[in-house]
Amino acid sequence: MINKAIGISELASEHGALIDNMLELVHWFMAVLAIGWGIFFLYCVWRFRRSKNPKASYYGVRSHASHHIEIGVIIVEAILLLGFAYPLWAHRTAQYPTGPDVVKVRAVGQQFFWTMHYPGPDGKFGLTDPALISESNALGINYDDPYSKDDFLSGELVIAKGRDCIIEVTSKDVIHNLHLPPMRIQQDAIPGTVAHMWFKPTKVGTWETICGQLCGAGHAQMKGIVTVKESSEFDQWFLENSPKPAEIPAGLTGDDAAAPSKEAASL
Ligand SMILES: [Cu+2]
Repeated sequence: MINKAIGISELASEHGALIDNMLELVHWFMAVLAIGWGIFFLYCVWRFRRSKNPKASYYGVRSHASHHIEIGVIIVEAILLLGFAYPLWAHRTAQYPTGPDVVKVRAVGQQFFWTMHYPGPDGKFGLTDPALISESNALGINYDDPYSKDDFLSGELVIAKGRDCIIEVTSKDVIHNLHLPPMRIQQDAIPGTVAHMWFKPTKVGTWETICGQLCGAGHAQMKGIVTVKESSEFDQWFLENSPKPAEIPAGLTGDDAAAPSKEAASL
């Protein structure tokens, strides 16, 4: 109810309901705190008004109650963090979906747009190397790697309804953040590292993505599009966009393609 009142966006992922429940709870809790502290503030303004207290007290509070309350708060917060938050996070990050239906995407941020890298029908990303980045090879894909031959790029994030999606998030320049509000998920894109996010879309539709880190003068324009298609329509889109054998760069057939070079690190 309070989520709706403050304009939360439409929900379109499986785990998102849990996030919304937590947000609802936290918002109510914060509302109670805000009203409680507001009342306490007004009480203090009245209780310590000048006309009733012409002389300041230089001793202040002399009981230790507030110390004990502070220590209690620290203990409760430590239990919440170490006992609940960390184990829950460890559980979620230890359990990546697997199987042929999983949609895998690499999302590469740069000032001020995203490029989506799809692994093609083989389901494996080709190696990338920042040294190979050029005007014709925006992500520095190593086309000597056999796995890269069917890879393709998209300016839009396209995923499938009802199928787990794993996104490898990284950046070419500064720190960005791929934020998908209807999926209730976001992940920092940090140059030199690859971070994973996974979720299952539950609704067909098109929404905007947001860059969730202030990344430069064009940050506000760093909008993207996420489209969730029905599974069969996604498969069709995926095949239409995958390079046909004839479009694969000359000289790179299965036999004479070079083995992945050791220097070609993942971006
Ligand atoms: Cu950005």
